[in-house]
Amino acid sequence: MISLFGKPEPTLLERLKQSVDKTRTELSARVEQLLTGDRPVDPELLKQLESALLNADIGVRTTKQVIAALRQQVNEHRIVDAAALKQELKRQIVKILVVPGANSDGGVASTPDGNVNVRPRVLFVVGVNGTGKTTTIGKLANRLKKEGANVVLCAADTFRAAAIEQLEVWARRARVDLIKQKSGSDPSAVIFDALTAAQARAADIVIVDTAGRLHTKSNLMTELEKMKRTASKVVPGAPHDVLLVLDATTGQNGLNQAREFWSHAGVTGIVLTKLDGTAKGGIVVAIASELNLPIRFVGTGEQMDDLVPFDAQTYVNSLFD
Ligand SMILES: Nc1nc2c(ncn2[C@@H]2O[C@H](COP(=O)(O)OP(=O)(O)OP(=O)(O)O)[C@@H](O)[C@H]2O)c(=O)[nH]1
Ligand SMILES: [Mg+2]
Repeated sequence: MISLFGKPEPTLLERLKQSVDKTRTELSARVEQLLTGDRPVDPELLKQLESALLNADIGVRTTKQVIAALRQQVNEHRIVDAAALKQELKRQIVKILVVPGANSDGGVASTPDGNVNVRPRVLFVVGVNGTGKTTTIGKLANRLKKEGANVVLCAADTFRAAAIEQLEVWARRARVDLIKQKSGSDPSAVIFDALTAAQARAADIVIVDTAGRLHTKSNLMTELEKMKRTASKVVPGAPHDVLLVLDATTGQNGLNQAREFWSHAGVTGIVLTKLDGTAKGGIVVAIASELNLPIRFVGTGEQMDDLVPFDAQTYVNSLFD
C-alpha cells in the first residue's frame, strides 16, 4: 500500500514487528541463540528455552504447558534438531493464541454467533485506569467510520475529571457523534440516552467509554453490572461485546486484572495496548491460554492509526522471525 507521501505504508507484520521490538530482543534473541546451529536437542536446551519463555512473561503455567508438549515430541524423536524445535515452539504458541471468537475485524462488527444484523451493536470498553480505554475507543471509532459504519460514542466515564472532554477530542478527530451528560452524572443514565439516540439515528454501533476507577473496586464492578442491565433494557441482548483493555507494560499484573474483569464484567475480548513500549509482550500468550479469551486488537502507539487487529500467526512470526 502506498501512502499520500509516496512512502510505502508498513504492512501489518512490519507494524507488529516494530511494536514488539522490545519483546523480540528479549525473547527471540535468546531463542535464536538457543535454537540455531547444530546444538543437540537435549534436556539442558529445553531448560534454557523454558527460562527464556518465562522472562518474556508468557507465564509459568503456559510455559510449562508448552515445554511439556515439546519435551514429549523430543522424547518420541519427532523433533531431532533445533530448527524443528523452533518450528514446533511457534506452532504451539499459535495454537494457544487461536481462540474461538477471534477474527480479522476484531469481531466488533458481528455478534459472537456471527449475526451482523443486530443494530445498533453495543460495545462496552472496560479496564482499570490509564490502560488506554479512551484512546482505543478513538482509534476504533476512526477505523469503523472509515469502513462506513455509523458510530456513536457514549461518555459513560462521568467520574474522572476531563474524561468527557478527552473523548470529545477523539470523537471530533474520528468525525463521529458523541452522547454525553455533565461530569458526575449517573453513567447508566448516559448509556440510556446514548442507546436511545443511537436507535433514533439508525447507528450501527455504540461504543461506551467507562471509568477505570471509582471510590472502591467493588463499586466499579457493581456499576458495570448496572450499566449492562440498562443497556439491555434499551437494546435487547446488549452489550454484545465487552472489550477489556490491558496495558501490556504491566505484564503479569495485567493477567490478574483480566481475571477479575472476566469473572465480574463478562469480558468477551481483550485489547492489549502499549505493546510498543514493553518487553513483556508475552503476556498475550498467558492471557489467551489462561482465560481462553481472544485478543482482538493491539495498540502500537498513541496515534489514531496505531491499532491493529490481532492475528496469532502474524504475531508469532513477528516475535520469532
Ligand atoms: N505508547 C502507547 N501509548 C498508549 C497506547 N494506548 C494508550 N496510550 C496512552 O496511555 C495513556 C492513557 O490512555 P487513556 O486512553 O486515557 O486511558 P484510559 O484507560 O481511558 O484511562 P482512564 O480514563 O483514566 O481510566 C495516554 O497517554 C495514551 O496516549 C498505545 O497503544 N501505545
Ligand atoms: Mg478514559
